[in-house]
Order: sequence, then C-alpha cells, then structure tokens
Amino acid sequence: MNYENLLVENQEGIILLTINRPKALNALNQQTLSELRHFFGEAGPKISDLKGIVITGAGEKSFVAGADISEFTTIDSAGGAAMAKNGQDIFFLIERFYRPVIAAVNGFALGGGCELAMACHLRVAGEKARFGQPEVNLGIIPGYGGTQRLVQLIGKTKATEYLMTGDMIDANTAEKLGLVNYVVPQGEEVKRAKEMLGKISKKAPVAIAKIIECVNGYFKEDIDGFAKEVEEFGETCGTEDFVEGATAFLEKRKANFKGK
Ligand code: CO8
Repeated sequence: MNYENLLVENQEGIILLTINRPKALNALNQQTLSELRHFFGEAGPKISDLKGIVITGAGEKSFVAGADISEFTTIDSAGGAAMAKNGQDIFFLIERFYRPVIAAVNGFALGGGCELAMACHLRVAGEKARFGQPEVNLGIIPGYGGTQRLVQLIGKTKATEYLMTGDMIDANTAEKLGLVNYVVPQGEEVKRAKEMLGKISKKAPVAIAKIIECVNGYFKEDIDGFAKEVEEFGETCGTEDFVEGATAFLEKRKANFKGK
C-alpha cells in the first residue's frame, strides 16, 4: 500500500511514523486511518530488527487535532458507531503491537489525537503540547477509546472532569496527572522517545512483548466500556446537536446546542 498521509522512516531500527496532513493539523481522515491499519496490522510486524515505533505529527503546531470533522458531519447513528468501531480496532492494533510504540506529542493532541497518543505504550510531550477530549463541544463523545483510556491513565475524578468540560490539558499538567511520561523542550520529543526506545531495545525482546500483553491484560481491554462507547458515540452522531456542533466548528462560530 502506498501511503498518502503517513511518512515512514527507518532510523537504525526505529520507525519514525509521521502523520502528515499539517494543513488540517494532522486530523485523522479515513485514508490516514486505513494507512495506520495497514502499517500496524501488516507492514510493521514484517520489519526485521525492529526496536520500536515513534509516532509524531508533521509541522510545529499539532500532533493530531482529532478525527477529521469534515468527514463525519452527515453520518447517522449507525454510521457513527461503525466509524468509532473501525477507529477503536485500529487503536487496539497499536496498543497490542509487539514492539514499544511511543507518541512524541509535538502540539495539539485533541479528540482522536489524544486517543491515538493514549493507545501508544508511552508518551513524551513537548512543552507546547496540549491534550484534551473536546468532543462535547461538538455535541458528541469520544469514539476511539477516550472514555476508557483517559480513565485508565489519569483516574476517574480528573478524567470525568476533562471529558465533561472538554478543557485542554497543558504538558506539565499532563505529566503531573500521569498522562505523559516526560515533558521535554519543544522540538526534542522525537529525540527523547528514540532514547527511550534505545534503552528498551537493550532488554529482552520477548520480555518486552510479554510486558505489553500483561499491562494490556490488567486493563481488560475488551471490557464492555469500549462497546458502550461505540453504541453511545453512534447515538450522539444521530443528534441535531452534533450537526450544529460540527457545522459551527466548520463555520468558525459558537455552537448553539438545543439538547436534541
Ligand atoms: N478536523 C478537520 N479539520 C481540522 C481539525 C479537525 N479535527 N482541526 C483543525 N482542522 C483544520 C481547521 O478547520 C483549519 O482548516 P482551514 O485552514 O481550512 O480553515 C486548520 O485545520 C487550522 O485549524 P484552526 O484554524 O482552527 O487553528 P487554530 O490554531 O485556530 O486552532 C485548534 C487549533 C484549537 C486545534 C482547533 O483547530 C480545533 O479546535 N480543532 C478541532 C479539535 C477537535 O474538536 N477535535 C476533536 C474532533 S472529534 C474527534 O476526534 C472524535 C474522535 C472519534 C471519532 C469517531 C468517528 C467519527
């Protein structure tokens, strides 16, 4: 498969995977998701002497600013649920990948971007990184695992607050909350992530793969919460408020929600 929106560079056994749609702040459209599915499901596992993967975003402003809002303004409940399930399945491929995957978060990691970072095994953030699940501003809920992984990573109290307010989380707060492993000077995220992979790659690869499996096992990755999220995401996609929220974003105005 030829990738349109993913740059793949093999740097001495570490794959640097760059989401490359800077004009849309690297928003995840369906094409990009298909490419991620192909990489983590087919191409990645075949790379020999692989130490690990670093995922980052092109440009200086954004890691990934979410799912591509322009692609799901007209979907209904069933379509929304199908899209959420597709995205969740792709993020499970990342979470279950046999070599460590580190998100090098160089800017906005919002909505699907925060969910992508959370599906990685480890996270390094630049000082200007901003995390968040702003879906409530669009009249929907997270659909790519955000309602589950944010709770797993930072606990129910703060996760519920951030899911309900849609507030952004700055890099230092993210570190305090345990959302990221390290905050580094802006521009040094990839370097730090590669250093971490360099250290981990000196350990026994089978043991590392088993740690990934066991850590995922602790969080019981297929618990009903994920299925619930798909179902409820679909429901929110069928609301008038979602049409209003997405339209308002694209028209660069404040949404006027009616609770329908
Ligand atoms: N989708 C599509 N386009 C986007 C997105 C996005 N998520 N984010 C930014 N863009 C585009 C803008 O429309 C703009 O395009 P243009 O130049 O053509 O007008 C360009 O990127 C630059 O963005 P801004 O001008 O808005 O840049 P600012 O610096 O003013 O603001 C922000 C940056 C704060 C990141 C702002 O762009 C923003 O709020 N973006 C949306 C963030 C968001 O709401 N993300 C969540 C999306 S929903 C989601 O991820 C749900 C996941 C589950 C989906 C399940 C299946 C459908």
